[in-house]
Amino acid sequence: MYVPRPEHHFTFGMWTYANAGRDPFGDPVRPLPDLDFHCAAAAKLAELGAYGVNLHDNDLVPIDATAAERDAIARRYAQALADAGLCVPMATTNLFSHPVFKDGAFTSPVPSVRAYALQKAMLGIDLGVQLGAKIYVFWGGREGSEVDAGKDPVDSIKRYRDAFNYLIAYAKDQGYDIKFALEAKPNEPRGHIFLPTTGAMLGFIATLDDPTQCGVNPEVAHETMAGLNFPHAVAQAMDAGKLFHIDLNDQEPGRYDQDFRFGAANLKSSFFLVKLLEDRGYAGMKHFDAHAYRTEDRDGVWDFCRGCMRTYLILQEKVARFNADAEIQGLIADLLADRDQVAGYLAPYSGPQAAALKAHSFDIDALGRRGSRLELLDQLTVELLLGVR
Ligand code: GCO
Ligand code: MN
Ligand code: MN
Repeated sequence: MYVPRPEHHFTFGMWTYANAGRDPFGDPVRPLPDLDFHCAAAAKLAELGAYGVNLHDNDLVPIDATAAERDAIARRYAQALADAGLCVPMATTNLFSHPVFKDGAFTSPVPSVRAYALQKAMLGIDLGVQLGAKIYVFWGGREGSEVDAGKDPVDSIKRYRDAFNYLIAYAKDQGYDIKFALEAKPNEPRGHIFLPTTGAMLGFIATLDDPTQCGVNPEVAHETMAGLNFPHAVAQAMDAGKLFHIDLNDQEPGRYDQDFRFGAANLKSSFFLVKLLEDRGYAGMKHFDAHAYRTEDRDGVWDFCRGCMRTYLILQEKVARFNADAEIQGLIADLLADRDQVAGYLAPYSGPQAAALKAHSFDIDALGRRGSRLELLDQLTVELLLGVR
């Protein structure tokens, strides 16, 4: 039981298993990765049961590589993936590490930086497509500000929109079978990042020239940093038909971006997330965008990868138990029951029905006194998660 297999569609960012554990106060604690390591890691991830690896352009190809070097690296890595039986379902552009992006990429006030960002993104999309990616993620880590003195927020959002309209047109023009997924984050590395939540991204996507090409890539840690309920953000994306990808990890609220192993911090919220994804038939990749603790060596990193997938599968089994638990389902059915037979009033609007509803008399005091039994339902959920149910 709980053995990850390729059909579970678990994927890892190249930057996650290869994360060397550098932080703002400390040097790397694990070796910096090279191409040999990534080729060997593909075999290791396949052995652990993963489905694929996702990457930024510069996780694989140095930023100053020539076109010939880039093709040679991509060919060698594609062969290592094929030998391991893994694929690259998602790719993305690093628009945040190089100093050129210190005040943004697509939203930089400097026209040459914006043009360079478009060039880099087009080349990144080409590389992603070459490796087979069907989703292209955009996380605008530097698209924000510390002060608004030098960067008008309305102009910035217009520039952001222009960039996505341009890149969607580019991908179509090339005939690429790839869709975009925008990833929100409230802060870090910028003091304030534009479009800081998944909800903000969804509103922005509707303003693009062709919104059909663009969805979201919500991340557990990012909504949690903002103090928001992650399953609710995911639900809104699902409702809009925009959950194109997801970044799974964990995070304590009110902290720096921790990127913990999936389920490491908030088990109950992780459970309701898995429940949402499984009950609603999410068919996309389950991507872990997390890091091993800085205390770990490279063996500890494989424990971390195994742990992410295993916790997901354990929670998936808990979801099945929850859905099959007669007492739990009975409590939920009671909550939903139409005890006062008012369903007719809740049908889509019609004049006569609205007139009848306006004339209806409700016993709101009795309704207000009615208990919901959520204490019991929540306790049963906790007991189920603790393994005594
Ligand atoms: C972060 C982000 C990134 C992105 C990645 C892919 O907080 O650093 O989550 O890990 O997901 O750049 O776009
Ligand atoms: Mn993150
Ligand atoms: Mn992420």
